[in-house]
Amino acid sequence: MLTSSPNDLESFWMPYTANRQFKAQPRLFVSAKDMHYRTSDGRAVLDGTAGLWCCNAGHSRPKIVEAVQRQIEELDYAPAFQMGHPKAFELANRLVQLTPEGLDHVFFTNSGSEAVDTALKTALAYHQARGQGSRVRLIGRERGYHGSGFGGVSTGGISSNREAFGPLLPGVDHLRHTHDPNRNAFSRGIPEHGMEFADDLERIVSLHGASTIAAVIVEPVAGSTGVLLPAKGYLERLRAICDRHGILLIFDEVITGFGRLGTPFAADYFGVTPDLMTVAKGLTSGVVPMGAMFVTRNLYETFMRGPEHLIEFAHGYTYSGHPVACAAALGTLDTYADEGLLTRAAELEPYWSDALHSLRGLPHVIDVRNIGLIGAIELEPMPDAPTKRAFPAFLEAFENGVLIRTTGDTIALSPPLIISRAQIDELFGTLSTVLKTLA
Ligand code: PXG
Repeated sequence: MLTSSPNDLESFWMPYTANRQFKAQPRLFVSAKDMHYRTSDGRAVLDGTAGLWCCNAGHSRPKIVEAVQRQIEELDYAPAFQMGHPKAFELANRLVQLTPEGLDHVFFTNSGSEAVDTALKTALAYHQARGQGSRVRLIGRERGYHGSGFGGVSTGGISSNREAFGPLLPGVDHLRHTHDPNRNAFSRGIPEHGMEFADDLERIVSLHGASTIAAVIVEPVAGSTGVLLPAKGYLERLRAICDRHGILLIFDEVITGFGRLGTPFAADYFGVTPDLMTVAKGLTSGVVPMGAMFVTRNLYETFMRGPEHLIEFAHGYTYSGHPVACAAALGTLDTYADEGLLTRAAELEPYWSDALHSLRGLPHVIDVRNIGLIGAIELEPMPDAPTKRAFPAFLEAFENGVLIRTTGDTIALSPPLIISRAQIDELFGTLSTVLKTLA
C-alpha cells in the first residue's frame, strides 16, 4: 500500500485548489517537524505560513503529540449532547483565563466556519431572547473572510467565494473594506489613515434602521483577502457605533487569535473587546480540527432563563468539545505558556518588519504591510491577468525550499511563532531572490 507517493490523484476533490493544475504537477508534504515540512521527494521546506495560519506552535511539538496520543487511548469520544467529559470543562476554564476580560463563556465547534455560523446564530437568538426579534440583519465587510458556511460566505466579502452560490442569506449588508493604498502604502504596522471607514456603519444603520440590525462581524486584521489592516482608531470607532445602536460586535479571530499579533488576541492588541469572538486554527496549533466562540457573561446569562429542563440554545455539533481536540488544545496552551509564544511575535516584530520592508523596491512590489508575525507583499497585477503574477512566486519559493501563500496578487506570510531570526533571514533572502525572477 502506498502512503507517501500515491499514484492516482483523481478521486480527491481538493478544497480551494486548482485541481487540474495541481494534479498535473502535485506538491505533497509527507512529514513535518518544528519549522519545516518535508516533501515527498525528500526536500525540507521552511514553513512561512504556519500551514494555513494555524500551526502557531510549529510542527509535531512533543506536548501536543503526547496529549493527543494519551487521550485517544484513555477516552476516544464522549457524546457531546447531554453528556460531558472533564477535559472540555478544563479547557474552557483555561481558555477564559486567557481571553480578554469579559469574554468568559465558550462554545466549542470544529472549525472557524462553524465558529462563525455559531456566532451569527447566537447573535440572532440573543436579540430574540431579549424581545428584540426585529434585529435580524447581519453586517459583514467587503473583502472579509469568515469561512465557507452559508453564514460566513454571506457576511464575507470575497466575491469569487460568493458568486456561484445564489442569493445566500437574506438581510446581509457589508461595510466598505479598510484598504487604502493611496494613503497607506508601505506603512509599518498600523496605518495612519482610514479611521473614518468605520463611519460606514452609520450609513448602513441609517439605511436599514438600528432596530433591524443584530450584529457586525469583522476580522480585526483581514487575513485571507491579502492582509488588510485597520487604521488607528478604526476598531474603537466601530465599537462605539455598535454600542450607540445596540448592535453586537463580533471579532473573527480565527487568524489573529493565539499570539499572531504578539498578544493572545487581537482584541488585546487593539484594546477593543467584542461581544462575541470566534477562534480556530491556533487553538490546537492546527493539530486536531477545533474552533470556538467566546461570549460575554451577559450574553450567556440571557440564554439561561426559562424552565431548567429545556435546552437553552438549539445548536451544536457531534464533535463539539471532542476529547482529542480538547487534549490537543490543552497541550497547545501548555506549549504556548512554556515557550512564551503568545507574546513572542511582539519581540520579533521589529526584526520581522525590517526584513519584510527590505523587499520594497524589488520589481512589481507596490505595497508591503505588517503587524505582529504577519507580512504581506502586494505585487502589481499583470494587465488583464490578476493572480498570474503572484502564483509563480509561490511555486518558485516552494522549489527553493520556502512555503509562502498567495492570494490574488498578494504574498502573505505568517510563520509559526517559534521562528528564529536566522530563519526570518532565510525566508526573506529566498523571497527576495524569487521576486527578482518574476515576469
Ligand atoms: N474566519 C477567518 C477569519 C478565517 O481566516 C475562517 C473563518 C474559516 O475557518 P475554517 O477552519 O473553517 O477554514 C478562516 C479561515 C488563507 C487561508 O490562505 C485562510 C483561511 C483558511 C484557509 C486559507 O488566507 N482562513
